[in-house]
Amino acid sequence: MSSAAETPAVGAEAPARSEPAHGWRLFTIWLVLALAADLLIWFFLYPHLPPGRMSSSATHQQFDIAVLIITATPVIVAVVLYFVYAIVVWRARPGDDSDGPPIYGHTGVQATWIIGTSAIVLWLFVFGTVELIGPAGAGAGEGPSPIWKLAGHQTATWTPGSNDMLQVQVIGQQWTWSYRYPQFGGFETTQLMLPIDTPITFHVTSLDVIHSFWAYQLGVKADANPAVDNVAYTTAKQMGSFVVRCSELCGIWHGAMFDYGQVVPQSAFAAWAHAVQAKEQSDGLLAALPPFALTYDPTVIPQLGKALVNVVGVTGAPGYYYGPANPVTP
Ligand SMILES: [Cu+2]
Repeated sequence: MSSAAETPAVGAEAPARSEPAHGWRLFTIWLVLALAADLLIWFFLYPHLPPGRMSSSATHQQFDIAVLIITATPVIVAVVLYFVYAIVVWRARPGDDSDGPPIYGHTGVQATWIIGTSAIVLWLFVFGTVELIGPAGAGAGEGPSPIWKLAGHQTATWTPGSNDMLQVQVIGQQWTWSYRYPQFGGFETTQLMLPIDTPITFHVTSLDVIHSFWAYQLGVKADANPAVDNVAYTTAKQMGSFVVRCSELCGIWHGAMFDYGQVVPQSAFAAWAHAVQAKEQSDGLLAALPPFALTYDPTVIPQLGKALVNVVGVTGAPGYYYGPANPVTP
């Protein structure tokens, strides 16, 4: 590495010392520290990282975050190590008023820097691309016609045990979420129920302002925009409840716009869905709802809301229901 001052500095009491191989020394210390830090992260931090492993997309996201931390940590270790090493080893000794040697470039350091940073950037590019394609969009909203589609059959009905994709429409409005299941007569509910181990297609839309459907533990986040069908995919891998939040400031009660979804066994889901469908059929709600569509025209909400209150005693503000001109006259 750099040699000591060629001429002894005036007043320097120590004779010119031979410099140790700082580069190799730094590299060895860095290697040990970086390896130790990455191993600790992999075994102790990774399993606890958000958003957990409740779905295919969540599992991928947890893995992605772990890999990014493991990529970044050696860089952070290198920076901090260099600072500490420089302060300890290269600090001015008492009484040493000499200048450091003038250095004009160092091919080895420059080449290492360029190769190292290029390798990191290329690795992140490849890794990011693979992880985006693998889980078919990584749980993000991809617009009305996604490039990547989750494995599974697009079918008009859904049966347990099949590889059929379950279609779930997510409808945001100030300030609640509702859900429609087009493979079960298009019934609407405020309960988000999902079968386990089933590829799911969310169709996210809004009736008024912009919202964002964020099923935290599922690792799904998709903008809910009026007149837009925003598609997001996932497959639930663990039973239990998850949080749904609105993730886009949408008015005064935005903070209260959350509820909980459930992942249940496939047979339990089918039983629930058939029961809700039958109930909404018998009480007239299914007939009164607008036909299932990927987006809805919110201008007819008030009329339809009034009609539904009369039909099935639905309470709440006018405008809870919506749809294209499809007035119900009680
Ligand atoms: Cu909202």
